[in-house]
Amino acid sequence: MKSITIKKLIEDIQNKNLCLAVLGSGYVGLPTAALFAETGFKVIAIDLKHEVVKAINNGLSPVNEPGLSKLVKRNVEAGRLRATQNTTEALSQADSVIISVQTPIDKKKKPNLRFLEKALKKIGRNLKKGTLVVISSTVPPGTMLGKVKSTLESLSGLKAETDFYLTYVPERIAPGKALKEFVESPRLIGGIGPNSTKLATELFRTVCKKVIETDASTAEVAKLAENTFRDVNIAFANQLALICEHQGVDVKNVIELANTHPRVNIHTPGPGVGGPCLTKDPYLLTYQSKPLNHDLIKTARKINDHMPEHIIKLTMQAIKTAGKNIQNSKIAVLGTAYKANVDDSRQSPSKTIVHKLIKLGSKIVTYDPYCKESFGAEKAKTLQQALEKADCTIISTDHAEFKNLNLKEIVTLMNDKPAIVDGRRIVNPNEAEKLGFIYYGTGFNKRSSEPLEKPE
Ligand code: SAJ
Repeated sequence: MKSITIKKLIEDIQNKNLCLAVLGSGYVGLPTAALFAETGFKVIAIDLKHEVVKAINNGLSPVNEPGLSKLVKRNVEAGRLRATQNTTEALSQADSVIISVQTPIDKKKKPNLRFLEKALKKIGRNLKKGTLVVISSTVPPGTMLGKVKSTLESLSGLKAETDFYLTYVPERIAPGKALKEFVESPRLIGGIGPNSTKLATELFRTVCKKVIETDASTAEVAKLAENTFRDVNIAFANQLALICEHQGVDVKNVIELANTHPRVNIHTPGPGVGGPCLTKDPYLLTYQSKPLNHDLIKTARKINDHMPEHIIKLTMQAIKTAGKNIQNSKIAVLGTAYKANVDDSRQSPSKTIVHKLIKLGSKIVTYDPYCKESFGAEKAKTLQQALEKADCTIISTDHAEFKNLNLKEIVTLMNDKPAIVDGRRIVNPNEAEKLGFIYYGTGFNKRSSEPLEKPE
C-alpha cells in the first residue's frame, strides 16, 4: 500500500497532475509558486495579507523581483496560479504544501518561530494522507525532527514518512536574482526519511536544474552554514578595512593584492551587512549550541553590526575636516536598500546611519533609485535634489546608478568644502580629492599626517 502511494505520487508529479499550496507569498514564496505554476502544476499561493492576495489574483507581483510580474501574470491568466487568504480551503485542494514563511529573530536574537508554528498548526489540522509537506523557511537545527514533525503528527494523527511525507528544502535565492537562482542553484533536499527525500526530489527536479539529496538535519545545518560563512567572511573584510584605515593603507589595494594568491578570496568591506538572512541566520545556527569562550560567529556579527557606526564616525571626521559642525549639516545618504540594485530595505545599514545622524542633529536627505524607504528622513526625487547644497554625501548602497557618479557636476551642486564618505568604495579617491572633495571611505586612509586612532 505504502509503495503504491509513493509510486502514484511520483507519477502525479511527473505528469504535473498535482495541486501545490505555497504558504507565504513573499520574496521566496511567490517565486516558488510562480515557477511551479510555470512548469505546469496547479498552484495556490496563500498569504495572510489581503493586498498580496488581491495583487496576485490581478496578475501582479507585490514583490519587486525582475521577471516575477510577467510570470505571475502569465500563470494567473492561464489558470495555473491563484492566491487566497483561506488556508483551510487551499489545503483541502492541495496534494503538497510548501511552507515559506518568515522565521525572524526577536530582540534577544532568539529565533521567533511563531509564523512557522501557526502554519504548522493549520496544516496539521487539515493534513490528508499522502501529502508531501516541504519546509523552505530557514529553521534552527533540530526543528524538522522536533517541532515540525511532532506538531504535524500530533494534530493530524498521521505518521510522517508513512502516512505523509516531510522534507526540508531550504531556499537559496537572493533578492534581485530570485528566479534565475531558484532554477540554477543546486537545491538541497533533506527528507526526514528516504520516502520524503525521494518525493521532494521528484517535485523540485521539475523546476531546479540540480537537486542534491541529504537528510533533514544535515540540510538544516548546511543552509545556516552558507549564510554564516558569508557573514563571517564579510566581517573579516570589514575588520581588515578598519586595520587598513589605522595603518594608512587602502583596503582595496590590499584585497586586490591578497586575492592574487590562488587560495585567497577576500570579500568586500562596506557599511555593514543588511538583509533578512545574514543578519539572522548566524543566530539560528548557534541557537542552543554549547556556549563557547571564543565565538567566531557571534564576534563576526558584532563586527558587521558595528560598521554603520564606523560610517557615522567617518562622517563626523569628514565634517570636522571641512571645518563644519555635524549639527545642521546637510547630509545626503545615497541608498537605503540593503544591497545593490534591489528595492529591499530590510535590516539595511542605512537605517542605523540615518537614525543616528538625525539624532546628532544633521539634516538628512536620502535618495534611492529602487527603494521607497527613507527611514524617517526627507526623501529626494532625484540624485541632484539630494546633493543640492549638501555638506556631505554618504554612499551607503552600491547601486549601479551610483557607480559612475559625475563628480564634476556634484562638486557644483554641493556646498563649499564638500565631503564624500564612500561606504562602498565606488568613487575614485584621487579624482574626488583633485576636484576638491574631502574624501573618506571604508578601509581608506592615506592621511599619514593624521594621528592613528585608537583601535575600535
Ligand atoms: N555584503 C558585503 N560584502 C560582501 C557581500 C555582501 O558587505 O562581500 C553585504 C551586502 O551589501 C548586504 C549583505 O552583505 O548588505 C547581504 O547580501 P548578500 O548578497 O550576501 O546576501 P542576501 O542576504 O541578499 O542573500 C543571502 C544569500 N546567501 C549567500 O550568498 C550565502 C542567498 O543565496 C540566500 O538565499 C539568502 O541569503 C537567504 O535567503 O538565505
